[in-house]
Amino acid sequence: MGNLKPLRQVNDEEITAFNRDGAVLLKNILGQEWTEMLAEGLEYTHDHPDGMSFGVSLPLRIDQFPASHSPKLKQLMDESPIAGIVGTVLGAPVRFYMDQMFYKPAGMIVPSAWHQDTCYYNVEGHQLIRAWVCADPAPRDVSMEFLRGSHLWNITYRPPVGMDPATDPQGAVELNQRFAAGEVLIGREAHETWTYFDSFLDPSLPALPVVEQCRDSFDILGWDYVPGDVILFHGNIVHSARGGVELEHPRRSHASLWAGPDVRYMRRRSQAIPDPLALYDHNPHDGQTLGEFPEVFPVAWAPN
Ligand SMILES: O=C(O)CCC(=O)C(=O)O
Repeated sequence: MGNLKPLRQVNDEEITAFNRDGAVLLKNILGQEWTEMLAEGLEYTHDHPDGMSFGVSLPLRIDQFPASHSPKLKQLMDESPIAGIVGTVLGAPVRFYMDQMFYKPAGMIVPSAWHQDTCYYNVEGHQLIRAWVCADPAPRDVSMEFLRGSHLWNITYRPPVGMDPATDPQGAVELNQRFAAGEVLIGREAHETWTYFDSFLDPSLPALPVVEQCRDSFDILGWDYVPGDVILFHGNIVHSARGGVELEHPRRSHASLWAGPDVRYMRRRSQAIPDPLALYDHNPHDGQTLGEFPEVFPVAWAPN
């Protein structure tokens, strides 16, 4: 086991800020051993694309569940203080749900579009926290940005990526029928090969607000980031990463999603990311808490 202790404790002001704003920057909290492990783990993932690696030929690679392939990222999730940091902010036991890599090579850094994570996954709950870490310095203009307080808006927005139902109306109708019949829309085979464009957009959900063209109309929160910092954000918050600037180094980030006790399985018509592979063996039903699947989602950290 590694040293589970963060460099410092999370303080009450930071917890208050997270609950109020939906996101918080925790300065200088992860030790160098973990930031080095992060960089190694991301490079390994980058060098080993799988069937869910998205945008391999674009200047942005998104990988799903990289900790299930990369030994260093697995170790980071299992042994680093990240689970404890998330649990301390939540004030409750936490379970690891899934993770993603966002790898942007040196040069012109592309943005990550404004979106909300909730609609992508078959889970719902208030106790969902993302922990975002980056192996490289990320000044505010390439770092994460958030619509302050949008975690409390009680709206689920449509994912901004996916297949337009108009391109395959019959396929979209069949998908709706499968959903009404209680099926999980993205099956386990998606772990072999899958991209966001294998899912149909969900026209029943509202479109996201147009933020980038009207930035002054929104209360946008963001920070300069350096390795060792951790940005925590709520699973329901509307967020993006800016881009459009040149960097001499890559901008390699990792985001893990952690669940507290109120998080439940819920099939979504807008599902755009497969369920964690091991969950398919358990045939989950809507309304079951993740705690009902302890083999898949063991408690990663609990308060003393
Ligand atoms: O790192 C990025 O560019 C995007 C991260 C993100 O959108 C997320 O973690 O949900």
